[in-house]
Amino acid sequence: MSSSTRSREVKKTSSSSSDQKDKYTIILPTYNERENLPIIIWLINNELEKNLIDYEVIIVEDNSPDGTLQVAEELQSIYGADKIKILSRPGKMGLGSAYMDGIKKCTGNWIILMDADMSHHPKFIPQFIKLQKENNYDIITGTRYQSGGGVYGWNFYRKLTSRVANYIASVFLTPGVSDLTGSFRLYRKDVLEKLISVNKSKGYVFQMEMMVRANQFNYTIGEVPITFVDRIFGVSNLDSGEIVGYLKGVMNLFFDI
Ligand SMILES: Nc1nc2c(ncn2[C@@H]2O[C@H](COP(=O)(O)OP(=O)(O)O)[C@@H](O)[C@H]2O)c(=O)[nH]1
Ligand SMILES: *[C@@H]1O[C@H](CO)[C@@H](O)[C@H](O)[C@H]1NC(C)=O
Ligand SMILES: *[C@@H]1O[C@H](CO)[C@@H](O)[C@H](O)[C@H]1NC(C)=O
Ligand SMILES: [Mg+2]
Repeated sequence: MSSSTRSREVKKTSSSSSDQKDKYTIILPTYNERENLPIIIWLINNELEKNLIDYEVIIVEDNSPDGTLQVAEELQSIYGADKIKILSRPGKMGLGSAYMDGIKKCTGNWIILMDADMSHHPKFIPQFIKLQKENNYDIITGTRYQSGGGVYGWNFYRKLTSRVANYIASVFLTPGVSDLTGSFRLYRKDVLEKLISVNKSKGYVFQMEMMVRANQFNYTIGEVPITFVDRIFGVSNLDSGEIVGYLKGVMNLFFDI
């Protein structure tokens, strides 16, 4: 992809030097993830310890009626308060604000955004980190739409919608990445802060805007093929008015850049 090979105009020496040991903050927003949370935390811990990666998880929990908070607290007592941090909010305030609040608590110099519903497998995190280090990328995005990647558990309609959504966006926005609406990504902390500070959109458009703006600012992006598996436990928080909102969002971005 062209964006991957483009070099940045301004290289910040601090971010590529080794004076700070790399630490990865995983922001995990949860809403009714009682069944999934213990498994995803176990997998994260297993994959990252195995690869000697220094990390913390910030669970951003929005007072889920299913009692996810109590599960999070139990996990915190098992894995330790330095590994599992909990940000408990009074009610469902949306993914965007969950990321924003999570970033405020982050002590790592890298941030990983992922879902807690097991759609994003933590085994890909070491691959993200490896690719980042090899090429000194600012961002790594998981992609379902490159050889090796894929989607499991979606019906034909859902797959088609996602494909078409990506296609429309790529035609209008030429972002240089193959999966615009995915949300499993690794960001340099200051890069994510910068991108969020200019963000204007919500929902799936937010994930897309991050890539489009990253190109605008000449940040470098690498792609790792991932398999996305639809959730088994719980229900999606996606609402049905999303498609119209998405198309509007693409057009707004198109006229904005
Ligand atoms: N804290 C918080 N987490 C949320 C909210 N909405 C969704 N999530 C979490 O965000 C992730 C993705 O949500 P999901 O419903 O699976 O979206 P989908 O995969 O696009 O259908 C999951 O870990 C959810 O638990 C919210 O309003 N607040
Ligand atoms: C991005 O901006 C929109 C519109 O102001 C906001 O609703 C959303 O929460 C923001 N997302 C993040 C991650 O900051
Ligand atoms: C990004 O790179 C292009 C081409 O090299 C340059 O014209 C542009 O000014 C750069 N933008 C930023 C924000 O550095
Ligand atoms: Mg999901």
